[in-house]
Amino acid sequence: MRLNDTDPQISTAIKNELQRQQNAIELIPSENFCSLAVLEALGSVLTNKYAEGYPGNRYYGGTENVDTVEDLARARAKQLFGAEHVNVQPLSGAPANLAAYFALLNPGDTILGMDLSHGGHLTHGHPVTIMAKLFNFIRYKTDRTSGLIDYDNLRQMARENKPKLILVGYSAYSREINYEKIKEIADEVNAYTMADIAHIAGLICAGLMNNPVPLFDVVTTTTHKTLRGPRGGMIMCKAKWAKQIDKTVFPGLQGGPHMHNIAAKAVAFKEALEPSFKNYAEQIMKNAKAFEKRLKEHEFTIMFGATDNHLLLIDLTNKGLTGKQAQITLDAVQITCNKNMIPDDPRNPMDPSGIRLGTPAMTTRGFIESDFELIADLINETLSNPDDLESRENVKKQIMELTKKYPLYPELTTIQRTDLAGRALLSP
Ligand code: DSN
Repeated sequence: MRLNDTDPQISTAIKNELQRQQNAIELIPSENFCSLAVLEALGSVLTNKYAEGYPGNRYYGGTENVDTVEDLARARAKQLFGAEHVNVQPLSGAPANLAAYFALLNPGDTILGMDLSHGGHLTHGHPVTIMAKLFNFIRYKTDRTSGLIDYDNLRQMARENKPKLILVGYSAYSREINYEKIKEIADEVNAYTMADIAHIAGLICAGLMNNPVPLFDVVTTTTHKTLRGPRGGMIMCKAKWAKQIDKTVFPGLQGGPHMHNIAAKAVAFKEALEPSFKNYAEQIMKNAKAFEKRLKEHEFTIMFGATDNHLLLIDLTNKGLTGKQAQITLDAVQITCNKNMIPDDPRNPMDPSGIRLGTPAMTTRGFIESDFELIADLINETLSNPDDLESRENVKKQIMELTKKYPLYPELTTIQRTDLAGRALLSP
């Protein structure tokens, strides 16, 4: 029995989501479209297997195949980033970060991380998180004039507060990071170093952005953003932290590893080791620069001055729109983005002053610079005339042409037209 027969409601929701992804311009910088090979591993029988422990040292029998899978995932990740040790079991970015904190620190210790509104992340110490109840977070910011991380202020905060850990790596900051300088500051105050490279992992392993892995104590990432794998997390560290990291992930924080997910990570790492992945990563960055240039021509305010990676944080104040209004208006023409706080945003997180845009997903579909220039024009047209239905229809038409030009998962549409017995599932 196929899903369509046993559970038509879920089956229909999945088909509708496939169509939504196929028909929209996906600009959320943390999203991507993984390969069919990654999807195949995710949907495999490995989901049935329990395997607490690590390869060669498990609490369950019958683990010979999942050992092969996890060994391959670890070896490929080490090769990709030049890591001394890798743990591929974290279920996602938040548990990876929690495990890293507990491996290095004791509850109550001080962590110096970036303020969320300046591009940091919830798990880097925002007061609403459990992490903030367990550790003493203090937060550095970017410089309002240069838009860059204020390294002098960071050094001063480190000297004054003597953190045990200095944390870098961001979810809305669009500039390069000087890991050497952070390490220098950390050494001065005897702090450990941690980078959360979730957003830019794919750009780092392609050799296009600075790599903190050889320098820092611990580096965490997710595997589904620029790295284009399945949803999931991973921790890389110096060999001296290997035991501590592994013990903290399991049995410290998690139970059985999700082996189907680890297999999908291994598949994505193999893809990222191919020379073609470097071309992909280069195009992500070229597209972001072309997008930035055209958005600036339309007088959009780019926070942090520019982009050096895959994303742009835009302050919409001069456009007379809030982030929420812009997100809803763009949704109506099938352009998907997310509302986002800007540094020291006077508004609130559910209706902030900005939006965040990124290029990884549409670059996977084949978009080049001229396509992103057109998208910038269409965003400008839509947000300049939010109530003009004729303009909206005109934009939607152009979006439809673009999404047709760069098809997404055409094989899935074909597969889903018939079930295994050849019966029609979708009307052609
Ligand atoms: N939620 C992710 C993002 O959108 O950046 C980070 O975890």
